[in-house]
Amino acid sequence: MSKPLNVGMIGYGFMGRAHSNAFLQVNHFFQREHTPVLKACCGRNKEKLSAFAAAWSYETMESDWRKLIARKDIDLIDVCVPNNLHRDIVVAAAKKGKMIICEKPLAMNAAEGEEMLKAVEAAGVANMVSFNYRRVPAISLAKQLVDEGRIGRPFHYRAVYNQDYTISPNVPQGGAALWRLDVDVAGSGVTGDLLAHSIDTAEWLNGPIKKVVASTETFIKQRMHAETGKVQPVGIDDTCMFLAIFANGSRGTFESTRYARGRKNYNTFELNGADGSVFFDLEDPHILQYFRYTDPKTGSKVEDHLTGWQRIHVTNFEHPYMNKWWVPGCTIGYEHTFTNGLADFLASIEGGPAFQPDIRCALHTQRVCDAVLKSAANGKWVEVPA
Ligand code: SOE
Repeated sequence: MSKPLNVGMIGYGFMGRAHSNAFLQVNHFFQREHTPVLKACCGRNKEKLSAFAAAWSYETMESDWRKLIARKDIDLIDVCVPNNLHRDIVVAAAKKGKMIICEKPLAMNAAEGEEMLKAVEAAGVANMVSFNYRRVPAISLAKQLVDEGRIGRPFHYRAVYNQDYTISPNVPQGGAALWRLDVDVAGSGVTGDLLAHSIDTAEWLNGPIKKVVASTETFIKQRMHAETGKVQPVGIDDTCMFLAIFANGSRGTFESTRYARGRKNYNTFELNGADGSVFFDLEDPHILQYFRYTDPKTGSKVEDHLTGWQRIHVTNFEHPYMNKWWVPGCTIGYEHTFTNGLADFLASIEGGPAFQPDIRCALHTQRVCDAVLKSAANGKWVEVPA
């Protein structure tokens, strides 16, 4: 018997759309016990909110998130608003006993994240942080290969996450479209926005990061603020590079910028171990590259004339999530990563495996981000609190 799960969506931007689509699609493909119902959406701009409600068929609208959270007919609050609002909404929603989905990064900083963790754990509410790239089937397959012991002792992890949309000095900061450039709203620049994804993936595949040393730069020091109309100092990091030491002893390099001309959403990683390597590139999202040096079944080395990088087209029924979608060879896209994640979240509240990443896990990612920014400021290696 299907149980309704009444969703209260806060926000109507890019992520509001991505999550709404997942709520509507999930049961067409995954058949969970709960059926998400788009009960209410909430936002400040009446015109935009009405258009959003109409596009996704939300039943009702609220202009104040506190009112939405107080409603008895809402089971789950989905936080798709700028980072400076995450903490207050999550803490208040947890106190009202609502389940929570929160966009990444978790918060403005780890101190806020700690308050959020305390609130959700005190209330015992199910919670998820939307690091959607874990649910790209090729990235999930990389995790499977690691867990199957095919990489062996890890030595190197290399992550790059580059975009190019802020190169022009004429791009303003702030406002509905460009709040990610306003440090008071976003908390940081590429570190929280892009590298948080890379860190989440890295720690999932290769375990916790213990220590970092970083360098950041703000290339364009002043931009017009879309809300005030004034030219104001820019407080975000436009680029961030850091070295990492993982708890398992392997070494990592992380690089991110929004000034890589030609790169739109170039998110890559490579993990090199004694027995094999994996490489992924979001601009080629259906492919996982795998280099097999040792055959884990026999423990023997692959014959030299047969070694080489394999390009695995991750669309077989045997690949993560793919038996829920189309037939082998047919690809899925960006939006499906949100649906896959929501399916796992619903499974977790229906007695399935605990959902990851939750707020506890995302707090560690936030701590790595904080350590990176601290190191960039003081020029020293910084330990990440456990
Ligand atoms: C930034 O441009 C952004 O929209 C991020 O905020 C998302 O998390 C990322 O997945 C795509 O790029």
